[in-house]
Amino acid sequence: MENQVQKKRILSGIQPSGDLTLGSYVGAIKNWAALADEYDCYYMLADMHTITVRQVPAELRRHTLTQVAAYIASGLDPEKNVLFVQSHVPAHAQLGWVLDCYTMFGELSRMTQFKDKSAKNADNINAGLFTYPALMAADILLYQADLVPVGGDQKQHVEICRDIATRFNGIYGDVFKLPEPYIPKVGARVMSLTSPDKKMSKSDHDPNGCVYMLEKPEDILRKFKKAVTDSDACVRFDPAAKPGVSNLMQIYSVATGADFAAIEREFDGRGYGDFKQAVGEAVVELLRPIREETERLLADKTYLESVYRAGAEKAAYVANKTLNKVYKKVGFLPR
Ligand code: ATP
Ligand code: LTN
Repeated sequence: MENQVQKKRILSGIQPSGDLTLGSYVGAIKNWAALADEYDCYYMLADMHTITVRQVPAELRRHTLTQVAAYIASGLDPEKNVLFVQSHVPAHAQLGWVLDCYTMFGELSRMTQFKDKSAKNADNINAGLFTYPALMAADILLYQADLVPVGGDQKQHVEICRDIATRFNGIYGDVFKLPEPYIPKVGARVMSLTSPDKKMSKSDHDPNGCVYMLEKPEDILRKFKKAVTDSDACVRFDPAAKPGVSNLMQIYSVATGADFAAIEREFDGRGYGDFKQAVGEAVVELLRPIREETERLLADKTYLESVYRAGAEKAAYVANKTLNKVYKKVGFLPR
């Protein structure tokens, strides 16, 4: 349509580094589907980021394909959202290199994720792990994204992306749009069920701390039954004093739509046993349709291929426009 106002653009991504967790769903994917009508949305499978930690090649392929299916099953209609694999769009690597040259050693050294992951992978602190934020900045800036919907742990990476873009624009003029992080009010940081002081994470070594999006209902219920709480026997939201219970309340709130006051009333005078059972059941129902649809989609590889191929083509078209502009600005001789 002529005169149509250009929609704002969204880009986000998740590493296919393992089975998706309830944390990645609640903190990120769940919020993506609702944005499709209002925004022009690009969702990536960040496989190039994934190899900053050593992967088994066949597993990486399996996780990537499963994640494409899980994106669609979570409500991302491929007709309305561009779903693509990062390594299928070479502009990410190309802009990533350029931005490496505009990102400072000092600012990369301050990144929390780098410090966490280098502690976890002390035998493989590679250069890619260190420069990861410059590649993530390229992911975002290539699409001139206005908003980046992520969980709270990624806020620092969106901030460094803005710093890199500001530095680049300061030298060459307005090349990049400055993106804003878009972080949910409830569920921005789902904690481990066994160590509620730690973020629930795919690469967690304690499988009981982590609920997976595609996990069987009986396993989900068992994990919630075992979730760490406290000795106070009162369902009340207080993240500092009652981290385990508050984490369960956040999860329950996201799964049922009830606010904290309603949850406190619902479980007033009842024990943690009832509460944990209810949270487990709510999560089972939240995830059930996604698991069933993911399984159905995984049986149709041809369809999944057609989705990510079309996605790569659309993504590359937008990304190359930005890359060409950048190459010109920095002084590369046109081919
Ligand atoms: P890894 O363990 O490989 O680093 P991860 O599980 O920590 O992965 P991802 O699944 O790569 O994280 O994160 C994908 C998206 O989900 C990001 O936007 C991230 O902020 C969000 N996210 C991940 N874990 C959580 C969590 N526990 N709570 C809320 N949001 C989360
Ligand atoms: N760093 C993110 C994954 C990621 C991403 C992005 C998120 C890679 N590129 C661009 C938003 C935008 C993570 O580790 N969860």
